[in-house]
Amino acid sequence: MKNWLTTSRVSACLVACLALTSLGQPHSQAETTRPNVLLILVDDLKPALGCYGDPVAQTPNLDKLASRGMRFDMAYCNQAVCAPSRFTLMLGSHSTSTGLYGLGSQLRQIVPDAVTMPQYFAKHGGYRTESLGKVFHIGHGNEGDPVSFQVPHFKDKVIEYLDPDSTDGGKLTREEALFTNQKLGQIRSLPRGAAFESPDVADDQYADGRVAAETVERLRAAKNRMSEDNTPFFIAAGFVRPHLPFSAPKKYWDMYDPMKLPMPSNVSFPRDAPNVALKRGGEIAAYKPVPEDGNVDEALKRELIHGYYASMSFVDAQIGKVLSEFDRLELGENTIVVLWGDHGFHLGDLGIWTKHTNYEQANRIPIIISAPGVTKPGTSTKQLAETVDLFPTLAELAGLPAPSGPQPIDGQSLVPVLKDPAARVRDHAYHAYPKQKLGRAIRTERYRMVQWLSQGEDPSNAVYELYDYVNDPNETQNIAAKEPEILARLQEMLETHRPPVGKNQNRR
Ligand SMILES: [Ca+2]
Repeated sequence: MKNWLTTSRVSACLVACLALTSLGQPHSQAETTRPNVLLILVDDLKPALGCYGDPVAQTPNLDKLASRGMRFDMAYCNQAVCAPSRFTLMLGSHSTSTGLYGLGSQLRQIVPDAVTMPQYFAKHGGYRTESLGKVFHIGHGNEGDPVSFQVPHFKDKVIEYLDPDSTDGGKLTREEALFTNQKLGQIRSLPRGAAFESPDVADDQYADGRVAAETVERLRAAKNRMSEDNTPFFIAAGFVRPHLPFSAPKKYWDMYDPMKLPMPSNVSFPRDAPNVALKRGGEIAAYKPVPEDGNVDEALKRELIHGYYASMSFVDAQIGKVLSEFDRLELGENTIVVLWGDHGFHLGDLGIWTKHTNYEQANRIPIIISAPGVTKPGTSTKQLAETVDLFPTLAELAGLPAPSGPQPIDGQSLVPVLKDPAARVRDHAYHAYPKQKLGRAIRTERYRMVQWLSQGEDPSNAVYELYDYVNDPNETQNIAAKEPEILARLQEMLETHRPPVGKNQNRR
């Protein structure tokens, strides 16, 4: 439940405190003591990290970041695919509240007057806002949202190959075309690119290395600016691995013994799950040598999982370069750092690859927040959190009023949790995914319910999934029909949310 009164009181106190602390400093206004924000976005990053207890992941830099702040163990995205998930982050709005469901959904066509998080920080906090790498989704006809940031976006590749064998000798591949808005009407006529490559090259041969290097430069410039005129910064740095293809330098592949990688234990769909919820093939089959039907054999399965882990370690090392410079510049005392994965990732569990489902592996995400003076080092919480919560959380940490739209704000500030890992902000997380029907999910500590219903369809026709993660952590059995009382309780929670906007309802 939203508790606006408490939130506004805390914000008012923070602003007052900020004003007080700035009194002793010459040439400064209340705004000048606002904390900086370094928002690190990682594409398709599930919480398979060392700091989340993964037994084989080599992610020392993200582990170190976790040791400085708070790790959210039950954080969920709001829609398990790139573009909508990033909109939910930047708007604080569920995709079902705006209608921004698709990879090609254009923010300003659907919510023209939206005030995104960086716009809000610039307008109300005097922040200089910058973005690098994959922040808003670009591709599939989408151009992101250039007006969100004050300086031109530092754009780099998402789909990237160095080995000519990966691209049939240098041809434009399907996913490269999609992610660069080329030949959008003729995608199927293009060759598939490789699902992975491992050349022996330097980090900056790939986009994430270049984005890290540029972020280092931006941090240096921001530090200089702060010493000149006290301008706080909001820098969003987006990294693209471990999104497919798993293109990463050889040395990161060499960090893993393929035979020791965790393989999926359950590769079947949940028993009694409705067909609309299921997935085979899809994105993974857009890459060779994955068969077009997405049926991955054991050897290829292991190679794909190897690629995911290598890509994660590659990204971890690039983020390490940014954080190392961040420390050298002594920015930690007054900068909030957030790590966020845009959604989870199926690595063959349930027989599913990538995302685009309402299941646990596609929706659970890493969120780590280090907020000076608020979070304690090395803490974690099992409190539920959603992507949409980050906007109001960061606003409160910066002493700004709670965001009020004009887009519908669905997020709640997690500041009470940052101060006390046991503080209760939510009794469930909410996420959605549109397939042939719209699936809207309620995730509590123990259960997940998904309601599948078409737009305009009589609610009595809805089909349901219900999973009990205490008795069945791998989602092997849909128990919706067996547990009507639990289902009814979760249906009530679903009713507290705004009615979903239809897929084309908000198109202008
Ligand atoms: Ca993504």
